[in-house]
Amino acid sequence: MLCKLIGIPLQSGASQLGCEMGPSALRTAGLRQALMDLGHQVSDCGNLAIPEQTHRDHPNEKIHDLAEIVAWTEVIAEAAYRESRDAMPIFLGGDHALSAGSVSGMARRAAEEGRPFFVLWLDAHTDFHTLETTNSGNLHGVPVAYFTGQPGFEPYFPKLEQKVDAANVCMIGIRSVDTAERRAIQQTDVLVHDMRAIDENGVAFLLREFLKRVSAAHGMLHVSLDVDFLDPSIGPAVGTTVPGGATFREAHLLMEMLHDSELVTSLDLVELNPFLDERGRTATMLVDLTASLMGRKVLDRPTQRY
Ligand code: DIR
Ligand code: MN
Ligand code: MN
Ligand code: MN
Repeated sequence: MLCKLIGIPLQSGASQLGCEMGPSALRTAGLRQALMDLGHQVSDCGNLAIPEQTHRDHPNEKIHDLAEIVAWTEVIAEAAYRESRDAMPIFLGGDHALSAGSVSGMARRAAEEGRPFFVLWLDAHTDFHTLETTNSGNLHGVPVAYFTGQPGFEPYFPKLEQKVDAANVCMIGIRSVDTAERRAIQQTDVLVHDMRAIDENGVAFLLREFLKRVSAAHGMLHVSLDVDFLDPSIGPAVGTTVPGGATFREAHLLMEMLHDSELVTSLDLVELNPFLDERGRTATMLVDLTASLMGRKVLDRPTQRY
């Protein structure tokens, strides 16, 4: 497989500075070599950039850096579409606002290939605020509402060429949802598995049910991995830690199953804030999780089809 690393030093969607160093930390932690060791070809496209932006207002005065995020969304969506023609893009964040672009660009790619498009959202948060409801003003809290076509993003954000069907979005790891997000997401068909669902069923069951649907539809699958999906004890380098997250083995099991499924066509690694890391521990964790998703395993076992 040809993997394309796309660095996205975007940090203005979060409240704390530092995510702009994420792509560098992931490179330093050896992402390229880990993928090459698994027999993949790797092309590092370097970092994307946006031109200097002027201020852009929205009636919700809490929103900050709207113009920057909009510019990033355009640039990232274009790169996602372009680089996914013959390869698997891996988006190195950068905060989670980048998924407004990576997911919408991949949705356009899937539409062009005539395949249904699915998203697996691994996060403590649903990121389902609209521009009207965000009360932090941090636009990393809005990408899922944007790419599923919730109202109010136009005329501010780029018009979606291809909405993602809410019923094709599956979230796992959720444990922090604001009131407005809860109300809004409950009116959609997004499948939200909170931590209690993991406790009661186990991650393997939840993911297997979803992968069966993706496989039956011959779909393309985008995985969006927010560091705060992980328990803070194994992923401390994120601005929005929430206790009670996925364990080391739960996270790796998901990645190993995703590899076996052969369904994943793109990946976001987001919210890594190296300024908060402990000697690169969280960056290394993300590299190891990516390696599991790309085929690293302890023992060979028969390929599990879904
Ligand atoms: C909170 C936190 N719901 C907000 N969101 C995210 O600011 O809207 N944290 N995405 O990672
Ligand atoms: Mn997130
Ligand atoms: Mn989060
Ligand atoms: Mn939120």
